[in-house]
Amino acid sequence: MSATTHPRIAVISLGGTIASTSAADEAGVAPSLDAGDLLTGVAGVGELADVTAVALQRVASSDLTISDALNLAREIEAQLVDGAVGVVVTQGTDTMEEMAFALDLLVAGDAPVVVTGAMRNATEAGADGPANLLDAVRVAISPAARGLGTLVVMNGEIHAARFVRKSHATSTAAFHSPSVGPLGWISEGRVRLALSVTPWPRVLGTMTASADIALIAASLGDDLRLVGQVVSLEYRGVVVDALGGGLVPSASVEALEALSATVPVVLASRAGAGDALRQTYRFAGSEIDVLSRGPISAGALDARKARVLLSLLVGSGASVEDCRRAFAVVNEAMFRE
Ligand code: DAS
Repeated sequence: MSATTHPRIAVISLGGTIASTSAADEAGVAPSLDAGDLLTGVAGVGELADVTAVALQRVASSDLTISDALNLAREIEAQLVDGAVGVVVTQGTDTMEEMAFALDLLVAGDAPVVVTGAMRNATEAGADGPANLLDAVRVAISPAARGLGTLVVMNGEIHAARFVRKSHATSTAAFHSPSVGPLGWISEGRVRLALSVTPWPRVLGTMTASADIALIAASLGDDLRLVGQVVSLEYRGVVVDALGGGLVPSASVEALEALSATVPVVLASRAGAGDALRQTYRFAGSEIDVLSRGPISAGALDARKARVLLSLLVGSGASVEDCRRAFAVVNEAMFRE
């Protein structure tokens, strides 16, 4: 009888709650486990896949950077070239939506890249890390998950990186895709994918470096004077998390216009779902006013995802007009006409 061969995948660990444990005599937990340790705690993985464990980083996700995403994308591509059919990344949940979106933009090809983590650490009752990791492995080896870009698997649900957000500080059901819902779920170990997303068009080009991009939130009564500090603080662009469908206080429009003559300024909606507006309101600070002065619309990308895209574009040498085109292309690719 010949031995059964399993698909090969890689599990790459970066840290976060899923990797966190406590040290004797010290309060709190910190990342201390790596991919090999995490896999040891998950019964059944070896019956599904031949897993290569890669310990890449061991940090809280608040210490991850877009530059780390570029390194991670290179490691993922190396694993895929080496024969992995898919890759699982374990990391902290706090910046998971941004890292997953960066990988979605950076990793070429059809192989599933699945990001997961945990909301409860290993010392807590009901720790969710092992179940999330097992689900992520199932998705990484699933032929149905091919061509869907980077996915986030948490709490038994499968989310597209381009739509998912962390929306609860502690719940194990913290991840949602408010605009569209999850693409599918895992039930009795079966990967159930009901929806799909389209691959990013090649015209986005190869993004090889990141740039520092500021994210400034608009809020009640703030004139956004921070916008005037962006260049002196050596940011190479800014994303404004604007009010409602993409509006800002009228007192900020001249500063935004002046800044957008120098660096890309992107206007996103802070509402949490749906598109930033383009042609509804016409008054000082409205989206028609601001967009006519040079800023770029983030469209359906939320501010955090817009910042990731802008960082990779500017870091890779894109001009303001290149960035404008790229945001338009990404938004067209997110929807069927
Ligand atoms: N909030 C923790 C987590 O969910 C810490 C982190 O993001 O690294 O993993």
